[in-house]
Amino acid sequence: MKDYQKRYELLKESLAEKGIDVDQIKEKLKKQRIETPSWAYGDSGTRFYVFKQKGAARNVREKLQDASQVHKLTGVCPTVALHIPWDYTDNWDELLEYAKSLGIKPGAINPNLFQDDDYKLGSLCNPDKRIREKAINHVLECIEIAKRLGSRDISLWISDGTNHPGQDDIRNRKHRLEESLREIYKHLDDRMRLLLEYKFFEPAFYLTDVGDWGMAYLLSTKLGPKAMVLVDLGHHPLGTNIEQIVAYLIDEGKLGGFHFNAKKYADDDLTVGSINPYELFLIYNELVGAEEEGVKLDVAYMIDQSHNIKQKIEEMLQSVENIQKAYAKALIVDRRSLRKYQLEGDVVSAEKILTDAFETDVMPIIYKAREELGVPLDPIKALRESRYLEKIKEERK
Ligand code: PSV
Ligand code: MN
Repeated sequence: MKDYQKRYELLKESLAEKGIDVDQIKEKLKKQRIETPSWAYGDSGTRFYVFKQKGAARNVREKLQDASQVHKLTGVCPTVALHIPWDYTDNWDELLEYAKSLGIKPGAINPNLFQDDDYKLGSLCNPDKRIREKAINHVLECIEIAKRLGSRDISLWISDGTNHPGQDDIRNRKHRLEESLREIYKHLDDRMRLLLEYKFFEPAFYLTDVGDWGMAYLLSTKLGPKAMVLVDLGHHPLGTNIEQIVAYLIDEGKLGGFHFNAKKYADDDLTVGSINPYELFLIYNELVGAEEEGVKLDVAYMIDQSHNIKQKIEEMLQSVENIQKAYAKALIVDRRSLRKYQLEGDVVSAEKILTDAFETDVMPIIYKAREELGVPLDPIKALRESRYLEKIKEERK
């Protein structure tokens, strides 16, 4: 952080030689928006145990309080994804006012179709019509909540799948899913979107009904323009080239959103950018590359993580910074030279353009953006010094 102004000027000078305007990049960083999830602030755990954290949010109001701290300290996280019924309240207007009073707003609404005995054989794909209707009605209720709160996106992840070959008919499940989604789609107003999230396994271990981006893409294409695909970074088999999926979805106009997190093995929900920062950078490289070519993106950038080892608010601040770094590094890619080397087949030089950007210390640009946003240069330090954590530990006994 020391001397960041000087380091900013040096970076500005060296990138100007490549035709890259660091002041413009700083402006883009100021406009970046990252949504945090309400479920990151409450106690959660693995299927083995929940380690409770002192001061963890106990209800939706406390989750909003913590999310508002993240926004206050970063200036780029003004919305919070809600999960229903985890965040259910019988007074949505009051909740909306409360969020606004904290300087934030509700973001995507996430229906929960995975925690009910009735969904043992599936929700939207269940063989029993009555259970499918129950699941559809839950999503319709979420659409109504979104309308009340002014939220645009419904992020829909279903845990539907089977554990055993022969358990159910695969094509029939697909037909039921399409029929259920069509019913849901009819209720979206023109402003709204349905983001279909895929995941290759877990909790189902034999097949998952929306198991990969191809299925999510097919379903959203059949539904129509308000349906888009949501890419959760943890939802792919190891070795999957996620940036290629992102590039395809961008090109087809179907990339609706992200759930950022990181994985070492499967859907680990580790701190975004903590395991494979180069992958995160390459994903951002696709996004920025497309935008710089004039492609209009409408992507919801959301974090989907929930930690019980690290302090939850600190972890969220760390995640936000990792996302800012990946974005800033993608913004300093020398695209003109990259294109030239690609056309010439100079693979070594082309790759070096990317690694040079990735290896550049972009923190001076982030510090400058923070300075101009009027937020602390070191959000985690500021949080610790504010004594907010002590306060919630005391209050939330
Ligand atoms: C499922 O693993 C998922 O990624 C979905 O987005 C859920 O809504 C979320 O996690 C719940 O934690
Ligand atoms: Mn997710």
